[in-house]
Amino acid sequence: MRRVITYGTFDLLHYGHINLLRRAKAQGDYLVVALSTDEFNWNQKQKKSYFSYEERKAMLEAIRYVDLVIPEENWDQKKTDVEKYNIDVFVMGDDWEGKFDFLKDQCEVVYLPRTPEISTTKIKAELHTK
Ligand code: C2G
Repeated sequence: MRRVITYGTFDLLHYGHINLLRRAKAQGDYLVVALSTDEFNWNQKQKKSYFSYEERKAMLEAIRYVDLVIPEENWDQKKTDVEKYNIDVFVMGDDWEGKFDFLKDQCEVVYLPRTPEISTTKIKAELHTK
């Protein structure tokens, strides 16, 4: 069983996120998603998600590619997560290219191309103008 992990806020869930989750799952057989908590988003990412952690978690758990959702509470939990969940492959969008190469001594590290034309920022901006 090849176990995959990925991290994110996944707020205003959109098809770019789904594209990432589908390709992340295709890297193995079991996908863990570490979902940024509301506190982590606000304190460390300076972003306030529209949907709460529980709402975002429920949406992710409804996606066929996702097997387990765990909280992402800080930037530094990745090494322990990889150990704790016996992860074989760490996956992130390529906007993070190179940022997590320190995990390469524990697991494979794969950066996947982002879906270019969609972002939460773009959605919010376009909704604001309607
Ligand atoms: N993504 C994508 N295409 C988009 C938008 C997002 O492939 N159009 C990917 C991102 O590259 C990321 C994942 O979807 O791999 C989740 O995106 P965000 O929720 O924006 O994640 P981020 O805020 O970058 O948090 O510790 C890592 C952080 O938690 C990552």
